[in-house]
Amino acid sequence: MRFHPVTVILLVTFLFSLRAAPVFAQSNLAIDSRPNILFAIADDWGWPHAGAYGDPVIKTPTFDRIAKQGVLFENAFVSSPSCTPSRNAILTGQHHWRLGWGGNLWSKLDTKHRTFPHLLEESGYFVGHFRKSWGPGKHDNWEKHPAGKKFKSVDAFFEARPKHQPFCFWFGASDPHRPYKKGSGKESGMNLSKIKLFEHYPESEEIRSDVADYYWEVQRFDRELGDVLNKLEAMGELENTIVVVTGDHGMPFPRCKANIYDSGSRVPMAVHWPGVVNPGRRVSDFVSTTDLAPTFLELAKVDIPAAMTGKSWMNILRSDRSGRMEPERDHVLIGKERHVPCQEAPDSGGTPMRAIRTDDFLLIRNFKPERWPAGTANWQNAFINGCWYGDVDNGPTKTYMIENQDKDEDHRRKFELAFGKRPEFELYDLKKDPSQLVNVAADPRFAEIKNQLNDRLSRELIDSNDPRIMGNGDEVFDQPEYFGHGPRHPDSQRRRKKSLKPTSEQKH
Ligand SMILES: [Ca+2]
Repeated sequence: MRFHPVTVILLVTFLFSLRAAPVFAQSNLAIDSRPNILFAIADDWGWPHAGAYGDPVIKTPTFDRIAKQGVLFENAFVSSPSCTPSRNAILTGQHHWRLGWGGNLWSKLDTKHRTFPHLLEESGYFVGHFRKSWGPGKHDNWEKHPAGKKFKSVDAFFEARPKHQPFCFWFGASDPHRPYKKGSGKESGMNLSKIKLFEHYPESEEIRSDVADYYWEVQRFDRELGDVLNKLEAMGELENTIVVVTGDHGMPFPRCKANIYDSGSRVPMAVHWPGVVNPGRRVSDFVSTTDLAPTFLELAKVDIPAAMTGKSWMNILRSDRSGRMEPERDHVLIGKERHVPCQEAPDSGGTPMRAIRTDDFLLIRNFKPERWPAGTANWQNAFINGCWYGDVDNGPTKTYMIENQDKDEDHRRKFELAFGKRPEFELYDLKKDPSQLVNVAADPRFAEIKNQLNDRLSRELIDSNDPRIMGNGDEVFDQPEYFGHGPRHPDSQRRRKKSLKPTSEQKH
């Protein structure tokens, strides 16, 4: 039997196409189509200071748009309300108490801990960060920066990124960390009388104006994030990018930052991921920023290290429902070790605390009730000489509350809430007291719930190998070196400036 030459050519072409098909498929696989990650984190931006949470004054159109087109988390908490441990917990996917010295401010992180940017880079992601990411502290023990290579601008990162390689970009900021331009909020047109002050502040124009200045910096962060999103859209990358926006802890004001009340440890959180996250959802699951690393690794198809205590959100993100997605996410743990070493010398420790937060209660255990949670007032004898209520950043609200503490009963009570000592246990009944002002831990009517919550907190801390509850917390957290400074008393600053060159207060 003989074939026509055309038939032979067609047959050969057909057979070749059969062979070629898998080759073609393989070359398609070589293009890495895993989603990009944009992680945007503001510095000292706390809940509920965004339009999406109902704040009547602050304008955060970018955050609100992300929430509207994606998912808004109503119960997002950091591991610890202090820059370095909060960021270490995000990077490693572990609670700060598992990170040794890295559980403290201005410290070092041991290189045995793996960070999600490094794991993503090893799996083929192009990784980098801009502005504040890890720290503050010293990372000279790391060959590569713990948050990936530093870029001098957003453009520099995207220019360096090879096409067709998925990226993970950490968009950091120093906003809204202090200092602020005094009066900037009011000058920009904010109506100070409409600001919803936390209830732990006395009524004061000075405080309202200070909060407006903080809002002004949050708004700058929000605008800059909007520019990054516009850039991604213009590049055609937005559709395949998961965008996560949050803050590292609450605002730098008394009883906020460096406190494990909601005002210090609850943060804004919104996630945008077109085609995966159904728009307009509000999730009430309790989530921790330690969950971010396992979430990023799972979506990038990278194995999650067993050391990570955070839990991936992929099921929450893929759901089309609002409300409580996963029943076991009915609580979160929070803690604090050393922020600024600001007790009286020679005590180099911090004010260790751990807490469990549920829908109805916040239980806090203060492991050293003899210490000052906001730092000592006795600045001449502070561990860092001149350090004045060192766990509270200097600013107009701090000065006002200290100077006016004896003005009336209300000022006195609120000064005590922010700067006074606290008993071993604090329990807040959130249905009656959402602002967490009335400690009911000693009330016999709450004895049963207090014991239940304390048992649960202790069990989970033991399970996660927390040195503070295992008995060696002093050695792990109170002894190590501190690389930063602290907020100084105004008289101490004046004295320093006479004898030394003026120093700019370090960010912490
Ligand atoms: Ca911070």
